Amino acid sequence: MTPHPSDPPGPDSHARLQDARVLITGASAGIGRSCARVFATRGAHLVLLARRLDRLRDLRDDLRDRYGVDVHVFGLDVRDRTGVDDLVAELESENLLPDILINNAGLSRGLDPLHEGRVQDWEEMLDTNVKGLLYMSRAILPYMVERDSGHVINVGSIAGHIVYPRGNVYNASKFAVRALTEGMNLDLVGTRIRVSTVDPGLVETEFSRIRFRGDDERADEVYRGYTPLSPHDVADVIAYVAGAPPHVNIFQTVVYPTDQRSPFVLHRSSPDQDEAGT
Ligand code: 8X3
Repeated sequence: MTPHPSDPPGPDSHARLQDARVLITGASAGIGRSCARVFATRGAHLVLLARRLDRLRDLRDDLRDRYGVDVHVFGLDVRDRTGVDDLVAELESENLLPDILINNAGLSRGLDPLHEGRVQDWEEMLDTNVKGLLYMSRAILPYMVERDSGHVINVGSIAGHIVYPRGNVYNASKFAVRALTEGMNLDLVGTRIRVSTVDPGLVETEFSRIRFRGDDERADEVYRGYTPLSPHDVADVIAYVAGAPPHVNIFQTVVYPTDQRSPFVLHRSSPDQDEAGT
């Protein structure tokens, strides 16, 4: 019998990331920023994208100094299709195409009933969470197919599994991320390219501040009375998914804080509030 690739066990998930090149969108804050740090600790080289280039430069300097990895940063809004295509052409000419693409850029705007929703909020969410992910994947995947290797990891959400009141368009965008993860996997059968989605519940980031347009009091309330996930917790799971042996495709991972078991079941120290984020 041909020996199985995992028998005897090969390198662990950390070692497999050594010298991999990882591209992360939305890398200036939150889960994207934590991914940059976690992957750097495992010896991966980074291409970091975000709109806020000044923040990325500080992060680059810090990661290079601390971990001695190669870090390139670019200011990019993933909604800009031409900008995405130009950047990927530049990455190709500089030999910086990634082994792992982390489609992390995403946001939520508003928490309103659909009939009161703002069209510009919907466009911002769909353009970033869905179309931005598509533009990046469409630009990078052909190179992965040509090399017959690579991994696309999409940052989804539990909002892509269960619809909650007033989540409407945000939920739809994250359902789309899950559908696209599945679709890409089907289209890439027969290649060695893997596609995964990591779908967190409540994570303490700028997410709620952005959703509530800087209403800090309302945003703080979302994370009160229990321990939410940290962006590092999610980045750690993403790194585990990325570091799985090449014959293992971790298709979908749902990660909740222990105090949350669904968008509707959240254990807070004050028992009269049990709805997440509402
Ligand atoms: C973030 C989690 O529950 O606020 O996507 O939608 S939730």
